Amino acid sequence: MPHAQPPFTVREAVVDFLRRSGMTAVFGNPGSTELPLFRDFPADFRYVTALQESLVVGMADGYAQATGRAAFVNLHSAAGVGHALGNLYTAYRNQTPLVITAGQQVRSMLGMEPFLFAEDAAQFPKPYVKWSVEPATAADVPAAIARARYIAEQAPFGPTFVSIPADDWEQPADPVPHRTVSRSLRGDAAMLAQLAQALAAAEKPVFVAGSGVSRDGAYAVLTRLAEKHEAPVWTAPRTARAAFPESHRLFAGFLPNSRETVAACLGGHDLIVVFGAPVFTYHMVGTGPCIPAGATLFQLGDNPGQAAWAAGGTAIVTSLQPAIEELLAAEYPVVARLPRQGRGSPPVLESTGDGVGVAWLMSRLAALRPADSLLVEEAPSSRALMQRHLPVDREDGFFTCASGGLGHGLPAAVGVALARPQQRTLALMGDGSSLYSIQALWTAAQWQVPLTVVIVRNGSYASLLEFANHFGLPAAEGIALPALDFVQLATGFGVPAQRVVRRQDRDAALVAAFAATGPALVEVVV
Ligand SMILES: Cc1ncc(C[n+]2csc(CCOP(=O)(O)OP(=O)(O)O)c2C)c(N)n1
Repeated sequence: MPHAQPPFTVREAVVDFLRRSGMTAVFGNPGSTELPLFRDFPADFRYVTALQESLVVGMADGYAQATGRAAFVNLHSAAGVGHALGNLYTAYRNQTPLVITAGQQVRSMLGMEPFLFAEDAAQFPKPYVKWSVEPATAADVPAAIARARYIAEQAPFGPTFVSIPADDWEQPADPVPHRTVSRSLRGDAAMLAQLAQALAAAEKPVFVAGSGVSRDGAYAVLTRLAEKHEAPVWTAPRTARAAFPESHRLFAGFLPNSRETVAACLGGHDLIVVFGAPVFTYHMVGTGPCIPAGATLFQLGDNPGQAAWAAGGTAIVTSLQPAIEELLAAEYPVVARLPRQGRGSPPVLESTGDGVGVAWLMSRLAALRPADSLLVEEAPSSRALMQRHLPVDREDGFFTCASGGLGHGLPAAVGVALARPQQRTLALMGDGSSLYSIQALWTAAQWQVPLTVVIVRNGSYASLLEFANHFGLPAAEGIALPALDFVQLATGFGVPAQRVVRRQDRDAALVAAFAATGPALVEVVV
């Protein structure tokens, strides 16, 4: 691709910077305020259209997480940014690096509130962006996009926002200079030495691992550290990425989500070390201590905010990989500990009756999916059975949203599949959850991504019934989802689909959906 020569236009300077940054995928949904970006759209770039801005951000989020680099997003001005806010909130909670740009009306019109005007454009996405700007002049746009990228990729990763008036793209601008900006943090050496000593001396240490582990590429080193100290490892509450190999004998399970239940799981340990997770993310209200009596707490992670509000103990702000390497290298004499027995393999399920149960579906998915496949999940009431029967043993093997905001999973799965064309992505979706972003199937079909979508068709927002019970309600309004046909929906978007009702039909449908080259969907009635 021939590079433009100075003097550059804003567009040429931005394209040049994005190319040098490896950000040649543009996730967007275009409008009149964005069209000038597309003049001479470079042949080495790809524009990935999603059919609503919330999906644009969800797709870019999956793509950025699977590549480990910031993804570039272009939204339509005020209304498009509005649509995107739900998944922007999720990207912020996921700590996903995104450079989000949005169109704005031309500068000379802004004083008269023109059609498509974005008022206080840089305010609109706050507080769920790390940095937000509408540059003062057109010539400032390329440098602002560069700054947005470097901030997005500094720990803690997260989204940034640049509002760009439509006439800026044709204006002259300087190219962005070449720079190298560090992405990782080195924790305080004295505090790490203190932790290394505490680890060596503890009678019964326990680890809690969160999404930061795989985000930092620390999965393998954390496994070695757990083995060195014979420490059981729990996954932190509401963890959104793979944190520890779930078939490993030291894997203790998934922490629940209230004070009392978390403290009960960690009880009896004298040292608790949390890696790459807040202390703690609760969903249910609770009382009593967050940390069991008699335990010392350390937290390691790259998010200074989370360090500041942790429930107690010592917080070390650091990237995990170098910190864990340092702990592994420490040579304090380690107290002898008995080797821990694992939780055992998932139980073998009896094949009785004609219908398909969720547990059985999960165990068949575990058996039939390609070993290197990536799992994206948004199926709330199926999650516990997925965790029991569909273990994840790869660092890049699991993605869900850290926010609890539905509508992220299906577009994120398309983004993961776009980033990983050599592997198959499995999107495990609740029927209700899938409908927040169902038109992601169209993008999957257009790009023929290797994606298998399994819809758990239980006909309701089943998890809300569980919550209704929690609040002492006998029932809940608005949770039934009758009269939906996912086979017709999928085929309407260009994705081949099958419905499975009986056990004996299920394996064949799943095998076919995993063997497809492009996307395929199976609606499993449970
Ligand atoms: C954006 C958003 N809206 C509403 C909710 C509330 N909510 C939580 S779980 C759930 C039901 C999801 O239904 P489904 O995907 O069918 O899964 P199931 O509960 O049946 O397992 C809803 C609506 C939410 N989490 N996010």
